Amino acid sequence: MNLSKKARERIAKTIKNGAVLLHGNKTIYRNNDANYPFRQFSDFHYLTEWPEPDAHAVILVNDSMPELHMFVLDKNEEMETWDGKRIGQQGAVDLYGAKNAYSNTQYKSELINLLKGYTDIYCDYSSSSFQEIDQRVLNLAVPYDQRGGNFSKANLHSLQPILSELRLIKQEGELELLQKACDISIEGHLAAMKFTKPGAYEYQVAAEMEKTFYHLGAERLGYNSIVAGGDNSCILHYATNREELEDGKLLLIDAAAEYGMYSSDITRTFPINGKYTPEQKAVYSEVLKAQNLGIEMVTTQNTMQDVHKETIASIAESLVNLELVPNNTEDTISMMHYFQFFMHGTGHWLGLDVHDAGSNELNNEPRKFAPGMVTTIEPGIYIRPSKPVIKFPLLERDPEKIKVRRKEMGMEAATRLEQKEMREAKTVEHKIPESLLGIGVRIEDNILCTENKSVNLTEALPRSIDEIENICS
Ligand SMILES: [Mn+2]
Repeated sequence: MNLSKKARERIAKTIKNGAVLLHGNKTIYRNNDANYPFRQFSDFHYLTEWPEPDAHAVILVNDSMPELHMFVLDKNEEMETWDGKRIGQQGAVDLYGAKNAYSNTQYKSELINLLKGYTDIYCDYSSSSFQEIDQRVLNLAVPYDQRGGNFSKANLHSLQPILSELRLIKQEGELELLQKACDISIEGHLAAMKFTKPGAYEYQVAAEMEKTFYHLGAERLGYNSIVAGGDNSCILHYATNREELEDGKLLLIDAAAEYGMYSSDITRTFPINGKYTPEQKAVYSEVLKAQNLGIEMVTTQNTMQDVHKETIASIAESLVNLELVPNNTEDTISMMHYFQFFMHGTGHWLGLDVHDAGSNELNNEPRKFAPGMVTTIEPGIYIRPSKPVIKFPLLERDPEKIKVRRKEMGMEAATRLEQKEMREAKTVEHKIPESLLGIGVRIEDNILCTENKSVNLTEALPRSIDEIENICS
């Protein structure tokens, strides 16, 4: 339980003096006597590694030294016969480094004692337990005066910004787990590529891939697998996976395993019959070019915003080459025409959560990548079959200006104005080359920023057309 011990030491250094209140996840009911598989909250895991439901934790910090107090399910032979073994209070002390452990039924009463003398309290305002329990207890534990009861003089701090900053920079042990999640995910994608053939169903490909994840030790999926054949590749979060795979079409798979609570996030787009058509090749090559550019840019010189901007520039040029847009590259960018084909960000943080904690701004400014940050790089081009003709507004839409205006006018008024401008703008109708309709390509890898270069943690899964055709055929 070394990782969480170190994490507590780091948060204690930030806080110096105070108390951290944390609530674990609960068992979630699915239907008649069946529950959803339990997964601990990522923040709770980060600071405790406690794997059971219905737990609370209090970290008391004195002069930058942390002291963990755990509130956990009681050992109970009867319940353990039905629901599985419990670690219990002794285990929390012996194995998880708690100074003291209590029954979770004692949380409310013990919290009053534990918090005496602490005025700076760090908590998660969004937690229902915070609202139901902590807020009331604070009135008694840190009363405004001797009358107690209704007021507290505690200074409440939001825990999330502090935890997000810590979680953003991955430590050595975390990177080992993340690499393992990546390695397992790579094997699953390879299994899917080898299995895929015309006539198979999306769920059968998913089953082959996920079997490999679990076989290699994944505890669960990082997120619901997207196995999107043909036109479905143009649906960003397609997850029904029920359709038959057609000869001559592409299969887009966005899926990954979770290992040791860390999740990978990989996308590959490959030909169902093993050979890309010339049109598919053309689109794929353009996305790959943009992705390579993005991967290279994950260094301490750049921000996520820089990467996104360069990716857009590259994709815009590609859209012009593919005759998907009416104007030149410059207009395609400034009028945001690219947004019809590339409508998501270039990347997001990766870690305990597939969309991991951490802001890509620091003091309201775009922040540079730092060693230990892990991001996905995942450009795409989606040519929706439902849009054979697109009306492009001829209107400058500088995202920076839009952002400033939204701040000045407020979101609602600014959006109304944007919509009005869009309605009133001149448009140009553009016919999409028919042979490209229904082609959706995304390529996604997991990139670690280090001192001097970007490192692709999922490099072992081929991306080049030749290599992929080799595996698929
Ligand atoms: Mn992703």
